[in-house]
Amino acid sequence: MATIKERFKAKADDLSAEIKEILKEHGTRTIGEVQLSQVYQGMRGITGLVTETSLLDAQEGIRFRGYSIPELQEKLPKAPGGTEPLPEGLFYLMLLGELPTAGDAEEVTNIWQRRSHVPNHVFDAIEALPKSTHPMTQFVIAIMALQTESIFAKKYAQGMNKKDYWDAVYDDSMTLIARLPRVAAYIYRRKYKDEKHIQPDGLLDWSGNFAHMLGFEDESFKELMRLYMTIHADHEGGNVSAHTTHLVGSALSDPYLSFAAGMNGLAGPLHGLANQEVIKWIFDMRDELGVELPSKEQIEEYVKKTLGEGKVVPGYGHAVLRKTDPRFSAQMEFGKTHMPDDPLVNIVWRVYDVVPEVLKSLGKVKNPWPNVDAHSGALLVHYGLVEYEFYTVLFGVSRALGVLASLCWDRALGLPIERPKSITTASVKDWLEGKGEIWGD
Ligand code: HAX
Repeated sequence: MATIKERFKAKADDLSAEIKEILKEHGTRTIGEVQLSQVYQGMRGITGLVTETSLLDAQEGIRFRGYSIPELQEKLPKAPGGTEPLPEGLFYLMLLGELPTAGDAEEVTNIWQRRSHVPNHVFDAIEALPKSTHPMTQFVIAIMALQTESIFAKKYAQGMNKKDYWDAVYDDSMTLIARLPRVAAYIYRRKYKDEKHIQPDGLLDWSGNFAHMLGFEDESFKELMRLYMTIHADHEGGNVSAHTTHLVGSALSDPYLSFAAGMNGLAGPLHGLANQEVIKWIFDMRDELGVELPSKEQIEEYVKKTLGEGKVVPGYGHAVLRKTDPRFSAQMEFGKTHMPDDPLVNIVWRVYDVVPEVLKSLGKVKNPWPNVDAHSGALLVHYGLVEYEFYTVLFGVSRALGVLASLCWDRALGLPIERPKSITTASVKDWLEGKGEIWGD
């Protein structure tokens, strides 16, 4: 039976041939117009990228290779006795475009187990930083330290044929994903648990082992990690972490360099860092009000105060989505099943009752509904993972699955260096006055 790598190569060859045909026949068709406002406002709504692993619909939310989150919860293989999907299965689905069997998911688990050994110099690099360093900074530096292991970089230096890029990117991606939980857990235990590190358990699945190394043995926490690692993995190609990884990879920077770049983007408060900001915002609200479960009226006042201070309400809004994020809903379901009476989780639900109407009343927020980050922290706090500065690292470990599966596709399809055209306002003014075209080379 063919290995996962061989199966991926066969799929990639088929799709490459298909794309060649599509472009031969339809390459000159236009798929949209670009307005000047879009050029100035974050390229919102401009279709300009291909990402095979997932697709985001403004109303429906994310679909991974056509499957919604509830469908994945039903169809992907589970850990023994578990009900949440194994992210190994999601990775297989994103990479190969077909649902894995339990055996396929197990094969991914085994590959990642075999490759999970982290070289000592990576821990030394982390140790060189002050403990006060933000966990995301430690995480990015550790990924950069892992780069010494890049097969792509070594082979490129030796003079690799471009036909073989995909092969080295695949190997680097699998090794990097395999090592991330150990690195992340090391950062967590170093910073928050008196450097009492926990050795990996070679018999556990990727997320179960991650939970174990973080120091959480509760089976329902392991289930949360499986769900968490699945739902944060991918959100099509235009978000900052995915787009950055893809962009940097397009210069043939190896997967370590590309992923580290993506993680620097995830560390921004309008993107992945929003998950720490949400819980910090709730803690601050509770402290200021001096109550454990604020009323809806109190929450509304606090939201208005936040807006009045010129800040965003973290966890709300989205550049593409226009309804409640199904990743929020999946976590809400988890909360209802596992901790319906948890006070912090109940605050999250109360905030959900209040915030959308307040944001709507501003008249400028395009999406007043919660995103993935509005819920995740409260579930983690329930199990005792209260150190919220670490939350974006969890997001980052998961995000590796989507952006690295995509990077394999980028190189297998031979996508070129990315280089959109930029313009100056002076050239826009000339164009508006009819003094020549600014578009084009
Ligand atoms: N609170 C207050 N104001 C908000 C807001 C929020 N949650 N969401 C949007 N707005 C404001 C914008 O700041 C903007 O104001 P100005 O015109 O004064 O600059 C206006 O509403 C229009 O913005 P938009 O078009 O609705 O939103 P954008 O596409 O520009 O931005 C963001 C999308 C996600 C960045 C935005 O909604 C936001 O800042 N949300 C809070 C931070 C957050 O939760 N980020 C995580 C997003 C999901 C994610 O990537 N997770 O990792």
